[in-house]
Amino acid sequence: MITLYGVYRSRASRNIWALEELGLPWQLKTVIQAYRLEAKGIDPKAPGAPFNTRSPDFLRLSPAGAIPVMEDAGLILTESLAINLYLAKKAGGPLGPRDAREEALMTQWALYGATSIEEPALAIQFALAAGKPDGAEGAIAGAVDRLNRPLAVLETHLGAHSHMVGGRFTVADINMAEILRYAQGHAPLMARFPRVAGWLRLCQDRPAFRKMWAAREAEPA
Ligand SMILES: N[C@@H](CCC(=O)N[C@@H](CS)C(=O)NCC(=O)O)C(=O)O
Repeated sequence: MITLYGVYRSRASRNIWALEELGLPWQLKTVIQAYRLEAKGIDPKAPGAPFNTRSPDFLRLSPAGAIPVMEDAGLILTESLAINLYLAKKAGGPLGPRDAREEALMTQWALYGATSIEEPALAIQFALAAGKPDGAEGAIAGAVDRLNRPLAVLETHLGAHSHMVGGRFTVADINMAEILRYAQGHAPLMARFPRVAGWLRLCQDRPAFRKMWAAREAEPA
C-alpha cells in the first residue's frame, strides 16, 4: 500500500490525480502546511497542533519539511513530480514510459515545468487568491512576462503533438497540467495560448482529475 503524506490543497493533488489514474492502492496521511496553521493563529509546534510540516515525526520522515512525501515498501520519496514519474513507471501501462526515450522526455518536461513555469505560475495563483492586493498588478505582470516564453514553447509543442509525450495521455501531461493550473486563473494569458488552454481543459476533463478536484474542493481551506 502506497502512503501519501499531505493534503489535497497542496502539490499532493498531482500525486492523487496520478494515483487515481493508475488505480494503485493508496492511503492519505494528513499533513497540513505549517504556514496554513500559522495563518489561523495556531502554533505548528504547540503540543496538540494538527500533524503538520513542522511536526518532529514528519521532519524525521522528510527533513525538508514539505509535502507531499510518498512511502512505498520502505522507499521514502519527496518531490511531487519525481513521485509521479516513479508511480507511473511502477504501475506500467500507458501512463508510464514505454522506453528510455519516453522516460527521458517525461523527465525533460517535468524539469522544464519545475524550473521555467512553476514559480511564475504560482506567483499568479497567490496574487489572484489574495484578491490582487495593492502592488499585485506589478507582480502579476512580471510573472506573465516570465511565462510568455515557456508557454510559447508548449504552444508550439502542442501544435505538432496531441500530448506532452508519446501521442497519448501520460504522467508527463499530469505533471505539466498541474503546474500550469496555477496560472489558469489568468484568462488573458491563457487566451494567448489556445492550444495550451485546450489541452489543459482536456486533461482536467478526465474522471480521475475531476474526482481529485471534488475531494480537494471539499477539503477545508
Ligand atoms: N518541489 C517540491 C515543493 C514542495 C512544497 O513546497 N510543498 C509545500 C506545499 S505545496 C509545503 O509543504 N510547504 C510547507 C511549508 O513550507 O511548511 C515538490 O514539488 O514536492
